[in-house]
Amino acid sequence: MSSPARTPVLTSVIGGARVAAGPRPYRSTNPSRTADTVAEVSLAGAADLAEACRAARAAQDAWRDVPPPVRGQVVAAAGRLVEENKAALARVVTREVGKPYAEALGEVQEIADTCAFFSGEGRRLYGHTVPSEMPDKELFTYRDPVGVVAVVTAGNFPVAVPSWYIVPALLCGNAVVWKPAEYAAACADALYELLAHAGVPGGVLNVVYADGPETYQGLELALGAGLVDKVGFTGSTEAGSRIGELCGRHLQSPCLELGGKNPMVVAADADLPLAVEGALFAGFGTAGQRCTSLGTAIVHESLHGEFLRRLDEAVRAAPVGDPFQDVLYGPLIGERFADGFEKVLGWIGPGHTVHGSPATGRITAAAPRAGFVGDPEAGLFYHPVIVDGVGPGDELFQREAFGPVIGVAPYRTLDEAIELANAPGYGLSASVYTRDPATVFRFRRRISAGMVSVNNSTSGAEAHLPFGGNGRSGNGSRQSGVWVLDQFTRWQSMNWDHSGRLQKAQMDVRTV
Ligand code: UN1
Repeated sequence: MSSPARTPVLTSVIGGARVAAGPRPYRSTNPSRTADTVAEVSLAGAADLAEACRAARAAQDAWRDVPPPVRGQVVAAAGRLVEENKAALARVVTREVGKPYAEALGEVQEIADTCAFFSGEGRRLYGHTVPSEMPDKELFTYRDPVGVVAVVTAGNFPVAVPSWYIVPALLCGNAVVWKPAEYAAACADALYELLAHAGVPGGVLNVVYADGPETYQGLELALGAGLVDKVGFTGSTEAGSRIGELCGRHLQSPCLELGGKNPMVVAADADLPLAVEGALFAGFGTAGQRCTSLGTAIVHESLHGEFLRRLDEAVRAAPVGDPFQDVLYGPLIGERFADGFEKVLGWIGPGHTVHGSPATGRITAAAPRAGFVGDPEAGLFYHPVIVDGVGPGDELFQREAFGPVIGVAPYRTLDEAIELANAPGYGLSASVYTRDPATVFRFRRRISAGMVSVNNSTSGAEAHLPFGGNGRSGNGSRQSGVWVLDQFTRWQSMNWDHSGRLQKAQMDVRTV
């Protein structure tokens, strides 16, 4: 009898110790070869999540007393370890969530960049001295850690996006409980190990593998028991609104980074080849599974036909398939993403014209794609789709697709384009292709988006600019750069009167 191949069994880490495998097994598979098991995961329950928050609470006391520059050194060490293990970590990302290897390397680089930025922040974490309205009185402000941060993340950016929360939260002196996507558990485990090796103490970072229902219940328990001070969540708009509701009941404002229906406006004076290249990457890179992926290209009517012709040609020529090869995109991340995308394809209606591929749906031997790299039948590979003629009456225009599909709509005036761009009510990322500064600034002012790109793709944010959205894309919170410090610290003010008298604010103010 041959013994079955051994795959790792991943268990949660609470208070620095691996918990015993429990009764809820989960199999994380490779979306390029679904028969390949990447990890067996032992899912925890709601009570375990609350327990992890309790462990975090206990560990935070000592961590908050570590001077910020020393916490910065731990973050710097983490960044070095991530760089040293860049290829290995990127391979796990490509194998477990199907992201092309070149993109996975970029994703890992984003963690190193985040660590580089925040290690320095350990030496800054500034407060202020503020002038008082009274003599011999000093005013100060200080940043204090919030306490315990619960981080719940999706698996499309299984290591970089979690690091946007974990790294600054730790630097600011918080303890963290991280609930990664269970279908990206091997990625999470690899990142956890690197952070632990860098010197993050046990209990200061906890990892809990759990499914959706147990996570909500666990958060409810922990929030109710006063064990969580901030929730950071990246995922769908629907899940984000549930998390927001939970937090609101406990007077907390979470950091929410949700979906997008990101528009690209191609003005009449645009550099057309550049716009087509941008649409190809933004729409189909990562198989459209970024929150910043392109949703609808809104193209000036004078360029509409030519834009479509060129984009169709570029999409048809792009290699798709095995993400370890040089491809534009690989598989959808997992079965639930494939099911979701099948529904999205059902939104294509009689008023639409489809371009980009000979077929829509799964790429198979019966519905092949020329130049496919690898074995299409082995994984969750989908044809790219360009749908022309979408408008505000269409679900495809209004809702996030999270797959390799974009809509195209023509426009006449800039104001009409901006109205179309804002219509779905998201507000994450938006781009405009033009050579005219007046168009750029009018677009920037009027567009409801946290991030605006000019002559560039909607996706591909840098790690030190504020990242986040408005409307259905989030609650206005921002990650990255110095702006995220406001998520993970609270301001405390202090006044110190050394006049030797009771000076009453507002009442004892001297005039000249
Ligand atoms: C996400 O999909 O949740 O701007 C984040 C980008 C990436 C981050 C996307 N750096 O496309």
